[in-house]
Amino acid sequence: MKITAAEALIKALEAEGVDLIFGYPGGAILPVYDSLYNSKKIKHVLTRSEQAAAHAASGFARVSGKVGVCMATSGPGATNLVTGIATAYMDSVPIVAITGQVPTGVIGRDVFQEVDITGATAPFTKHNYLVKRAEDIPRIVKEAFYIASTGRPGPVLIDLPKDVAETRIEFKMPGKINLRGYKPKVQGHPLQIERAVEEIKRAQRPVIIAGGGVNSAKAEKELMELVEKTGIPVATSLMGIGCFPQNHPLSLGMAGMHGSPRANIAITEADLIIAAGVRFSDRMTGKVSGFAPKAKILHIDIDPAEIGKNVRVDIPIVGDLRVVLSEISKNSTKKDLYEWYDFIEKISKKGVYEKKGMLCPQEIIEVISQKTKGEAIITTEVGSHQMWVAQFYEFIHPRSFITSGGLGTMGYGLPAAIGAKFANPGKTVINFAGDGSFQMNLAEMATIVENNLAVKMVLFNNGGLGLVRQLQEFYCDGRYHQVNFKFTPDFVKLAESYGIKAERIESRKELPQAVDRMLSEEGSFLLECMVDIRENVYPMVLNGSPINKMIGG
Ligand SMILES: Cc1ncc(C[n+]2csc(CCOP(=O)(O)OP(=O)(O)O)c2C)c(N)n1
Repeated sequence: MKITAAEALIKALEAEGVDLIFGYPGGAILPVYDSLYNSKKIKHVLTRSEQAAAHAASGFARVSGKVGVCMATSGPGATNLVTGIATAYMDSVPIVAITGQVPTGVIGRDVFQEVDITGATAPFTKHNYLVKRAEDIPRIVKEAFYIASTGRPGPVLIDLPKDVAETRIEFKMPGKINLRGYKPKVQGHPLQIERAVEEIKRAQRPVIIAGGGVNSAKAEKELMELVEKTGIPVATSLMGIGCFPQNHPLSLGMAGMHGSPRANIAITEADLIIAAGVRFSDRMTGKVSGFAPKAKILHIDIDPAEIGKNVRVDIPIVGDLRVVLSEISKNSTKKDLYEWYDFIEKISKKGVYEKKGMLCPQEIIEVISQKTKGEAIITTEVGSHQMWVAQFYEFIHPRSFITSGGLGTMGYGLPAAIGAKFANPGKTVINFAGDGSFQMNLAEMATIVENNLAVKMVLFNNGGLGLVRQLQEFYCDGRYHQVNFKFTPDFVKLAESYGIKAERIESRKELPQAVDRMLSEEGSFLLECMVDIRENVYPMVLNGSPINKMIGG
């Protein structure tokens, strides 16, 4: 029996195991929504904007380890997805985005709600498709999921013109796919692995830098095995947070621009860096020539394009981290690193802040960290609060810190928290936000309520854009411009108008009980904390400095 391509799309998604789609309907995607009406397997979550749908899919993917799916109509629906797609691309998150498109006969004629979304997203999707033949749908869906989730994960977009969606076809899911030119390499080269083992044997001041790749590859066990076998300490990137427990004696904390002094100095003094799934962003390296100047660099990554892109590499290994790390462990033995530990031990592990005057964001995070014992899933927006969460929440589980690291997208956290809660309903999910970021996607409180999700929201209200203000303090001689809000809504009343319990605190002594009330509340909760916009993120590595030159470390 023939079915429409739109029905075939839904069947193919079901065959891929999809049970959740975040999206927003419209004219060009109407046939797909109509087919979804009949699906017993797929739940659709209606967000309040397409951007939020893409972020929710990304939060879902990062917590569950599955591919997240989002859907939108043509034109403005599709362009609203763009920020979410680019965010997922920069952080290597597997999502499949489905967009409606105007009928093939009028493509290119600027008809109502037409936009060239495959053209627009080509630079920041792993792959994208404009579906021209209805029969191709099952194959394209299968390929899209395969591409999104294998090798270095990333977003794939499928753009489906309305007339193609309405064409009737015989549905047949392909058995195997064959993608010429796409063969992610899993095994590391044995000779390179041998060299790596030799260098590890020789090193006296080795450091592992674990990146987001460890979280993506679910290689935390293999990482721990290598650490336990050799005794090498571990620093992480922002994206790598959680892949190695921060309460472990060999954890150095996060490295980079706002990293821990211990991680930054250890990297600078190291004679061997073992970089696992790290892309060496500028925020991690600081001045590149000053990055790990005394070290040989061993770089393991599934994506060959990453190796040598930003820093010189002495031993490149392309492969799956799980495979490569365990190969290296197998041949490694315990090292005598007591002098190195002695040196490291003396450097402080955390940034410092002064607990005086107004309530400090850092202490709020510390209290929440202690009370949740690192067992919550934390999402963040982008700004100072994001860096403080990275510094002051003690993460012990992989995939428990969900943040926009690469693109730095304000408005990411709240929808990502929605995706995270769907992925792991049993865990406490907390989004930390600044008042700037919160205002970008706060309408998602409606999605939270509509779906009965217990998402906790901690809002640092400093009346403006704290991190940009800090940049203006350092780089514009304190000429503060467009960083203070002249108007802010009453966030407590706003949350209450959505039916969400909310509370505002201003003083230190209110903090512990307020956090208890937030955590013991069964449903969602907004805790607004009044904080000082002059509170800066320290340590900070200024532009052009190496990472061991930190201010306020
Ligand atoms: C979509 C987007 N626009 C602009 C920026 C630039 N930016 C980075 S941090 C920041 C300020 C964030 O303010 P807020 O969310 O209130 O957090 P705070 O720094 O005060 O903790 C801005 C504007 C961004 N990262 N994302």
